[in-house]
Amino acid sequence: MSEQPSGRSAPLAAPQAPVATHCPYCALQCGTRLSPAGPGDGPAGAPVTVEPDAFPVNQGGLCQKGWTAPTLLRAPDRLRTPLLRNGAGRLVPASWPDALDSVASRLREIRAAHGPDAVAVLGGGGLTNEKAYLLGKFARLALGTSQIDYNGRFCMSSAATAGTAAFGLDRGLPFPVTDLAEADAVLLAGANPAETMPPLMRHLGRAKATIVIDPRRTPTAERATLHLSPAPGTDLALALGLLHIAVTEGLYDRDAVERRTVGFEGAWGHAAAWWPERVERVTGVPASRQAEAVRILAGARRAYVLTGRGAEQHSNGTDTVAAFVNLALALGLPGRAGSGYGCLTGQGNGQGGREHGQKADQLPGYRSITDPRAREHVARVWGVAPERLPGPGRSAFELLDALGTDGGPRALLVFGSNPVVSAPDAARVTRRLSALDLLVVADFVPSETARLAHVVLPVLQWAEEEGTLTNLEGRVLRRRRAVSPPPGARGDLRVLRELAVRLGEPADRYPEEPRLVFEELRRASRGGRADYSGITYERLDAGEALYWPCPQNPDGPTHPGTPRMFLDGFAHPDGRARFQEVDHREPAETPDDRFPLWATTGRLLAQYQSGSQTRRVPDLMRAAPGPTVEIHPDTAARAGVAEGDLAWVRSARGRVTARVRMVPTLRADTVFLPFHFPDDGRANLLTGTALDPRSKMPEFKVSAVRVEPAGRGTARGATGL
Ligand SMILES: Nc1nc2c(c(=O)[nH]1)N[C@H]1C(S)=C(S)[C@@H](COP(=O)(O)OP(=O)(O)OC[C@H]3O[C@@H](n4cnc5c(=O)[nH]c(N)nc54)[C@H](O)[C@@H]3O)O[C@H]1N2
Ligand SMILES: Nc1nc2c(c(=O)[nH]1)N[C@H]1C(S)=C(S)[C@@H](COP(=O)(O)OP(=O)(O)OC[C@H]3O[C@@H](n4cnc5c(=O)[nH]c(N)nc54)[C@H](O)[C@@H]3O)O[C@H]1N2
Ligand code: SF4
Ligand SMILES: [Mo]
Repeated sequence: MSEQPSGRSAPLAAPQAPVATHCPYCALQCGTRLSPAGPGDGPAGAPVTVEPDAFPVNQGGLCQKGWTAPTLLRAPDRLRTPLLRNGAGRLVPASWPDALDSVASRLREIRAAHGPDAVAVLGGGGLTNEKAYLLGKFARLALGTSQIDYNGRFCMSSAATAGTAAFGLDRGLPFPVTDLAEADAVLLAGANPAETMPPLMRHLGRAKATIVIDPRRTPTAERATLHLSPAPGTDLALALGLLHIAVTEGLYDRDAVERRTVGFEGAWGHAAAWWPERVERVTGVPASRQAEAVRILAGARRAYVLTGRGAEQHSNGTDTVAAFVNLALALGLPGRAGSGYGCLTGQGNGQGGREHGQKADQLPGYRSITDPRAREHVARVWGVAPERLPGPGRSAFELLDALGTDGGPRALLVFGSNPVVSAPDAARVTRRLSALDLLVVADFVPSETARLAHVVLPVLQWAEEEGTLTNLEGRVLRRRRAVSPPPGARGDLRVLRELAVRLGEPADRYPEEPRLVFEELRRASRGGRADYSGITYERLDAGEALYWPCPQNPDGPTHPGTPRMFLDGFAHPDGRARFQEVDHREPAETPDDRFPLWATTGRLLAQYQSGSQTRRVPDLMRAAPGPTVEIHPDTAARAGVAEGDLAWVRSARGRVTARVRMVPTLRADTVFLPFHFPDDGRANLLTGTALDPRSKMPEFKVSAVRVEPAGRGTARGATGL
């Protein structure tokens, strides 16, 4: 680890002091130090080196993506000038004033013709807290629209919904990840951190026993004490079955249930019917292994139940998480020191991004937009009458699916998402995006969605600007500027301010300085569920580890923040957690003669999300060069494909071309596709539009498909861009 340099007055052209910051990608937010080669804060384009920091979540480790992140700062096709689509349909360079004037005047026209809800906004969980906050304010005040949502709907929304119902509050992990190292047992339902958050394995690896539930034998499952491999979409039955065994074998914590919870009888009413053999029939997990899992968990003094996207991204995802929470509550884990339930949130600011008001039903401080007291508080901070705040809007998929339809939005502004690749039924969503009168995309690379836009606004990226993010533990972190931005690109905050002014808003309502936005966010969040009012840049810069809630007590002592929640009670008025009454139901689509296999989707170690960032990093492209389909060798043989072949994977919605990877440990009824690749390699050409009724999460993890050799002459149902 390099030494902390003594002063800032380095001689010209000497290497600059390393800047302490965090990785641009996932919610673990590994601590890093960036060292630009050039003088000052490093000229745009100068090489930058990264080293891991001793930050607690990564303790000196990084994954391949973190190690190669500086390459992203020098992507050859980095956007450096606004682009406007011309009369011939081509995106051509434009000046900032022309681009912003054009966006503002078209927004005004669309609003005048169709009303304020004809303009919509899609945000992202990668945006800093400051950006997420200002984006929500911009939508509600400058646009006056209710139509704003963000890609977190596609991420952890089912866990957030179930967690809020159970505990009265949703913080992904209500404890620091380092606590996991002390555990006697950890159950991971549908999470593969060995590939999605590798440094987390440092902590998980120290737990005495781990149980992994995943249809694939992932690197995480490989290292586990016990691997349960259910058919995709059947976790709800499995979780009900685990609760059944805990109760019938007398392994549950009757005392904790009585003292800390309500609603056990209702939950048991459904679990009672899920005896082990019935669960085995539905899930394929042998009864003996179900019992083993329960015994490991119940026998542990310190135990955790954690969920990831594999359990959550289903049309029954909220109920599935609720069933795992029910299991955790029955075992007395939440509310006990050294034990608990948690969701492994995914995006860099997946936690903060869901708290500050870019969600359709939400205002800053994790407040509800329909709560009159919340509206009044936020309106006061914003200096407007509460009546000026619109009500709740459509959820992300519903919003995307309404674009350009009768009564749907005619304009969309995208900040921090690439739905052409990442939204379910991607061909359908791409058609909807193409039907818009105006699509504006703010990004720093020409993502697949940016390429469809009428206007592209080039923005800054992580190491070029300041801000805060909140990691998966609810800890607020400082992202710091280490290099100069390329001339021509502007920060999102500045873009929002300049658009707002052109739409008739006072400039001082939209500060461009992140610190000022954060100061306002503190006030707006005060008294809310996610209270940041006691957190300041100064405290963070002094190295304090601050987890929300961290209220400011004007007359009392400085609040230390809350690394561990629920130890004195849950966030419901009576302090008790709620069991939820849930029962199993099948996925919206099940295999049949035409589409006999389950397809599930997820991640590869070397690519991130829609890939718009990591596909621009040559080292990562060498590690994961293109779309693949993992398939059991017997299934491959039946389908007539072999290792390395190009295959077509078809669902009722479309067709993907992917290279065959034979995986003998995979279930024979299941194939797996990563969703990181564009064009006809998009896994989301297969996925459907069923939504969870509670969270509005799409069913990313289950579609019915068939596999065949690519090029076969039955090109029925093919879909492309
Ligand atoms: N390398 C990499 N890391 C990432 C990301 C990335 O894109 N790439 N993205 C970040 C983000 S935003 C997120 S949300 C997290 C996601 O992190 P994870 O939740 O770990 O990632 P996934 O690969 O989506 O899903 C996890 C596992 O669920 C399994 N699965 C599929 N269907 C089912 C099912 O029906 N039941 C069960 N029990 N399991 C199932 C898959 O086989 C997969 O191994 O990762 C973050 N980290
Ligand atoms: N089939 C399938 N589909 C899935 C999933 C799955 O498991 N299976 N997972 C879902 C999940 S969990 C997620 S989180 C989504 C993610 O999918 P997306 O929402 O598409 O996420 P990203 O690919 O991270 O896209 C973010 C875009 O914003 C840009 N960007 C980054 N930072 C900033 C910024 O500060 N400002 C602006 N203006 N732009 C920025 C990036 O360059 C990138 O182009 O995908 C979902 N889709
Ligand atoms: S685990 Fe996540 S935060 Fe850490 S280096 Fe990898 S992508 Fe970055
Ligand atoms: Mo995510």
